[in-house]
Amino acid sequence: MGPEALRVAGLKERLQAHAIDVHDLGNLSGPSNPWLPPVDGYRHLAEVAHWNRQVHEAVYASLARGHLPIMLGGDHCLGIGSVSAVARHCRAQGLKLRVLWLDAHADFNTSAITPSGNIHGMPVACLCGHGPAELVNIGDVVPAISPKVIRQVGIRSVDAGEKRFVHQQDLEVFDMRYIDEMGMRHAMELALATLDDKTHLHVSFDVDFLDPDIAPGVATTVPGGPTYREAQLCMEMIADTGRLASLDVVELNPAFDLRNKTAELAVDLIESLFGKSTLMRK
Ligand code: Z70
Ligand code: MN
Ligand code: MN
Ligand code: MN
Repeated sequence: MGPEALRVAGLKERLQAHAIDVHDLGNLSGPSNPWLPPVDGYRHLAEVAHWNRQVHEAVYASLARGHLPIMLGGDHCLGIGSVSAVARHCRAQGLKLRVLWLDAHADFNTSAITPSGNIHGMPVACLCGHGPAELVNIGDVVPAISPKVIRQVGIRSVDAGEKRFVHQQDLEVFDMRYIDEMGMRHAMELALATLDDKTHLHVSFDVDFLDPDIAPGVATTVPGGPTYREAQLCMEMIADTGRLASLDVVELNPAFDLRNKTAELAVDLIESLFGKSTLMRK
């Protein structure tokens, strides 16, 4: 339902209004959600692997055509297919990669430490080579990416074992404590530092990044997220780099939303990400 809600909120039309050529390739297809309990620490591993293979091929094909893919989820587990395709593209094109992970959660669990078995809590670990073969092997190389290319922003819910693993793997995290103390501007300056014209910037935008007061339309709200103003600044600073080359928008769940408010906010923020600004900048 997430992609449909973003379509209804006018994602295509709003980007077209900024003279961007938009092709909606429609929905991918795959198995339905079986709603079963976890098996060996994973919920729906076969289905998640199937969907991620579809996403990987679609994102890679889009990049190979010189396009900027926007992958609409769906669950954040789909970041495995999307980011692995981006990493493969960067290797083929000799580009550096920076992945901005905008999220309330670190998504760095493994089957041994997950409290839920939900694979949406594991995509960053899988991309870094820590996960089941079915997911870790999607793409051309294992691991698909190094933890060094990732910058996480907005994090405020990390599980106990996950916390140790984030520390051990030395992920660069700008959590809400950091944003409270230093401000979104400083966090984003550091998260976007050292990009150059050979860097592909991927943004993986989990809508639960946003404060639930402004974005109730997600299954796993966590209080204390970025405000409307902080989120706008975050997107505008990404746009200013001119390096945005691929995007995921995930975890929007219209069943929890209020009159499509969260979808409309997401579209508003995506417009900023693609360069909408109030005035011409000096
Ligand atoms: C928790 C887990 C998560 C999204 C919730 C939650 C992870 N760390 N990710 N919602 N998008 O179950 O692993
Ligand atoms: Mn999910
Ligand atoms: Mn997430
Ligand atoms: Mn999340």
